[in-house]
Amino acid sequence: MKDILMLDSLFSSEELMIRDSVRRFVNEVAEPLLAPANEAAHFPKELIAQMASLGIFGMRLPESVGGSNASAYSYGLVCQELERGDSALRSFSSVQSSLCMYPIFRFGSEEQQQKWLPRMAKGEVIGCFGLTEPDSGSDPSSMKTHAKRSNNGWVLNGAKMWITNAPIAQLALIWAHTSDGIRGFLVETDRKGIICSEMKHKFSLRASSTGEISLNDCWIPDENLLPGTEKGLSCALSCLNQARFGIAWGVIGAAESCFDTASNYLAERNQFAKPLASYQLIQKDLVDIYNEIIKAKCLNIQLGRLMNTGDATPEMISLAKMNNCREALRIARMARNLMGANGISIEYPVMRHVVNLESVFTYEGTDNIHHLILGKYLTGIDAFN
Ligand code: TGC
Ligand code: FAD
Repeated sequence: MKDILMLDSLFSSEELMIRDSVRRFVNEVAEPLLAPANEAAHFPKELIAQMASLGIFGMRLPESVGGSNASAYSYGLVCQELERGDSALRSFSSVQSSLCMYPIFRFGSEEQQQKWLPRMAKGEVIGCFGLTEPDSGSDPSSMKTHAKRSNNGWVLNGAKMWITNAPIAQLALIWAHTSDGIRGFLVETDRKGIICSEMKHKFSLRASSTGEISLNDCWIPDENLLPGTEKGLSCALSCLNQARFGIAWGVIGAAESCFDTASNYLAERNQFAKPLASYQLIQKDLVDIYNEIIKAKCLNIQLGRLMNTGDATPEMISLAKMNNCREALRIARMARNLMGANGISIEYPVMRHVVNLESVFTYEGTDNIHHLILGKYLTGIDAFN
């Protein structure tokens, strides 16, 4: 896509190099596997080792725990390139890096960090993040899962639902009520009392592994409590800031993929004896899509600058997640329309992006929830309580 505002000039050569190496990996290695994985509804696990060797997992963390101290821009650009391929790739990486490695780094003991993070960076251990439950989605404070002290440890009971990576994870970060409030627990998935089962029959994010987690008297030792989570729910929600930032960048990769696919198609497809790209109504749609992608990129870049300086707030991140998911979904639907019947063909990635983006619009805070977070910011009135 043409860089009309020369936005690439705002990135360092290292950031552009990271972006380009992930783009190459997605184009050359991942792309051929994505449509078949989507059709077969399985996550292409064979990509994990190569993603790890690109240094993607935990890249924002320090080198002492397997990361590379990468900038927020680098992280955003990686998410953008992964989701240009498929939201499932970005989802896998978001959960591993932002929702599992980041909380262990931020809230874990030195022992927990050394035990898990270097292996997670190498892709040897896969993590998942269990917050949502069958009766607790937008309002996670209503969760029923609880942990009770027992025998130098904790006994966990409850159920988590819609958990990305759960069926392929070795480690589950489970948020549960205790007598002192909500806390985060590290639960190895081969323990007695935990079952992670695949949620089948999804129309969206089919190349992502999504699971239910059931916890029945699952005992874990004291050392599996994340000691820094004593502030309760706000600890879980602060992890979402990292992941939502990645989503704001990621969905623009999916939107760019739709734009590129539709523009190429329209240049080659003739109707009424002329290329579709020559018609005024078609050009208007293309420009509308392009315009929204450029605006979303500007939003991401300013937000990334504030992430880099430590000045980003949850409300800013909500603004970007809300705007970019909405626009990416609208763009994907427009691109689908511009390609007529071929827009729904598996030969092109556009319909896959449409249905994936339906999930991305909903997870990590729905569009309504981000509107209400911003509504509270603007009016000072909390619509939730
Ligand atoms: P509320 O009273 O507003 O907040 C409770 C405490 O948390 C603090 N807080 C945050 N802190 C850091 N970052 C944030 N983003 C925060 N949001 C809130 C808040 O300041 C407060 O702290 P304190 O010290 O006063 O106690 O809580 P509430 O119960 O009224 O709910 C607020 C609401 C609705 C905004 C929040 O609960 C919410 O964001 N709901 C959406 C749930 C959600 O996003 N779930 C995501 C699950 S994970 C997922 O979807 C992964 S998809 C992965 C993939 O495949 O990519
Ligand atoms: P609900 O909260 O029941 O909301 C239903 C509708 O009501 C939505 O439109 C919502 O916007 C609206 N609504 C809710 N409350 C209000 C209100 N106060 N005012 C106005 N409207 C409101 N969760 C995890 O913990 N870990 C994961 O890894 C994970 N991965 C996921 C992967 C996929 C593919 C999907 C689809 C979801 C995943 N989720 C995960 C769950 C996701 O975070 C939740 O679906 C999301 O938070 C919304 O919760 P819900 O589906 O229960 O919808």
